Amino acid sequence: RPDNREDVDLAVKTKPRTQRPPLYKVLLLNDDFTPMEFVVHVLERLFNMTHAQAIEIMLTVHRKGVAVVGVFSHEIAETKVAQVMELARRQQHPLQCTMEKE
Ligand code: TYC
Repeated sequence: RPDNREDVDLAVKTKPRTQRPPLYKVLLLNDDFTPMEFVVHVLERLFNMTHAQAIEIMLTVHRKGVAVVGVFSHEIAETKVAQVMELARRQQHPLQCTMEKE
């Protein structure tokens, strides 16, 4: 258009959006063999939960099969998953931990 109305429309309607980094849920999976106390220990140690919170989340995983244990940036989530898997491996427990984009 001769008066550049389209540019005006765009300038008015385009609101600046804040860039937020994508977040990742860290998931703990149930299995039949990992001792409950070990899972509670992992949750206290790596996810800064109180003993009561750790028991609650462990029981949720035990009953429902899976639970979110934290939400982090990609790098922190990867580190948490690796730390859980390493603790489990060292004790020869089959505990599984994964991450997924929120
Ligand atoms: N199901 C396990 C048991 O009965 C306990 C358990 C809880 C294992 C949570 C893994 O992520 C888990 N000993």
